[in-house]
Amino acid sequence: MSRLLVTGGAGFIGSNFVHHVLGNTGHSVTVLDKLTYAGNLHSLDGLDPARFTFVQGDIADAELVDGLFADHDAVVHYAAESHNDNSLNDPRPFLDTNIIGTYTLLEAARKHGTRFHHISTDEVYGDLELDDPERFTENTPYNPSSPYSSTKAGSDLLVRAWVRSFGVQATITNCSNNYGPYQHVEKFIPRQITNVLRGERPKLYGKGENVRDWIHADDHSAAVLTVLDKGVIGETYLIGADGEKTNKDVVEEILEYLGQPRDAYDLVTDRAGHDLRYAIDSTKLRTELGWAPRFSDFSAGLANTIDWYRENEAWWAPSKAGVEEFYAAKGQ
Ligand code: NAD
Ligand code: TDX
Repeated sequence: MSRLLVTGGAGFIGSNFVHHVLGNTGHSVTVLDKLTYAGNLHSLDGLDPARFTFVQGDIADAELVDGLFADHDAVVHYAAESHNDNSLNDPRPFLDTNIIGTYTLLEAARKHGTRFHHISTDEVYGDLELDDPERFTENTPYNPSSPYSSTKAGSDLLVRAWVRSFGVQATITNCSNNYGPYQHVEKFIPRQITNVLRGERPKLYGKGENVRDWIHADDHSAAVLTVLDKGVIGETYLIGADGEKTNKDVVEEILEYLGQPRDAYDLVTDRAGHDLRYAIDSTKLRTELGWAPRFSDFSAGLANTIDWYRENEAWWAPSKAGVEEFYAAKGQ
């Protein structure tokens, strides 16, 4: 049994991981989260107070971080500014949190000798052509496109340097696009579901031809726990569930499930520098550590996610109007 510190645990994927750990292991968890616009304490409702503690604070606050590292056996680092569209609007918070925040945590890991797991994204590898037979592997060169993905790439490189130069006991995972309950309505799938639930039309960037490789957040959490338990220090593992879909296919499925015509969407202004396609080859994680995804049926996972948004309007409604105002100002 370990004491885990989870940064960004009030966000979409971090909160999923906290529920996963408390439900499937004997570990206790402390969440360190700044509660930015993306954090929501209701995503952590119902956890056992004997095994769960919440601390509000910034990962770039060295004094706070130092005290927390002293009291924990391992750290799983999810906290980030995570949305590409926001990074095109105002990159600064991405540098502060993703770069300086990660640096602050690494310095604490170095001082205390703490096991450190860094959560990252497949976007560090840039994008692929639609017909490229190759997928991303651990050996693909870094080639990030956006302010968001470049700061995530920078944070990965900091972790690698702290392993090599200072012997920090770290692992890294780079995962593909996550979906599931509790995802902020700024992101693609929740935005389109909640648009349809509100009687608005889904908004596809460009022609809707871009491809994302979808994985259920529960599968991501199980993979992270596997790497935390069995991963080799200094190694990187890619996480993916063979879930490639065009954005148009996803929107059509949402519309159909909610009883609307499959073509009842709008094509809107494309994202600047929009990555065309991501695709993950997760052979290393599967063969070396024995992980496999459980949600192999995307349509079933999407249907459950749509049901969750239908039943949990109180969770997402407070953010919806502000998000749509932001997009409307950009013609999206
Ligand atoms: P999210 O935006 O939903 O949550 C981020 C959380 O971090 C929020 O609770 C926020 O309050 C917190 N946070 C932000 N800045 C902070 C700071 N300075 N100090 C402390 N807390 C802070 O993000 P998410 O989608 O859950 O992503 C979590 C992690 O997973 C990120 O590192 C992201 O890069 C990575 N990732 C996401 C995806 C995806 O599809 N969403 C895929 C691969 C990797
Ligand atoms: O309204 C929209 N219409 C649209 O067509 C929005 C919000 C998005 N899109 C497109 C852009 C992308 O091709 O949908 C796709 C997915 O968009 P996002 O949900 O913004 O995700 P993406 O940019 O792919 O990044 C996500 O996956 C990797 C996460 O936000 C990142 O944190 C993660 O690293």
